[in-house]
Amino acid sequence: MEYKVLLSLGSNLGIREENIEKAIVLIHGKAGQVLAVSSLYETPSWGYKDAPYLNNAICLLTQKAPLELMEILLAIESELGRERRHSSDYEARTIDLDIALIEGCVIDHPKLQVPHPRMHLRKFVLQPAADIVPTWFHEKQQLSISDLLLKCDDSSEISLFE
Ligand code: PH2
Ligand code: MG
Ligand code: MG
Repeated sequence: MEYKVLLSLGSNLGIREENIEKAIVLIHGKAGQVLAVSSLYETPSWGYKDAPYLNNAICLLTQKAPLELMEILLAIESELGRERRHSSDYEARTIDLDIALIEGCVIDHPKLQVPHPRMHLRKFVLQPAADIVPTWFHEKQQLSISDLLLKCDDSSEISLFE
C-alpha cells in the first residue's frame, strides 16, 4: 500500500535552515520519495512565547504504514538532536516533523490523529501546504487546503525566508 503524506516541518533552535534540510535528506532516505518541497517561511512562535520558527511542508510518497511512519519521524527528530521534556507544554526544538494529512485517510489513534487536529488553525502549516498541495482535502473540516487558508483566523505575520 502506498500513501501520499503532507508533512509539516519546523525548527526554532540551532541552525534552523540546516536542521530542515537535514531532515528532508533523512526522510528521503528512510521513509520514501519526497515529491515536493515548499518554500521556507519565517513564522512567529504560535501558542507560546519563543524564538521564531522556520516552517515548510513536504509531500511524501511512502510505503510505510502511518504509525510506522510516525516512529521513523520520531527517530529522525532524535537523530537531529531533538530533546523532549516530559511535560506537554510547547518548547523550543531543533526539529519537529508532523504528519498533517494523508491523502484519503482519517486516523483517530491514541498515538496519531490525521488530519493533524490543529493544522487548520495554523497559518504556518497551511501556507506552505498551499504551495504544494492546495487541492488536498481535509476530511474533518470538509475543505481544501487553499480554502482552509482563506478561512483561517490566524493573524500571524509569516514571511518568505531568504
Ligand atoms: N510548532 C508548535 C507550536 N508553535 N509555532 C510556529 N510558528 N511553528 C511551529 O512549527 C510550531 C509553533 C508545536 O509543534
Ligand atoms: Mg508540531
Ligand atoms: Mg510534533
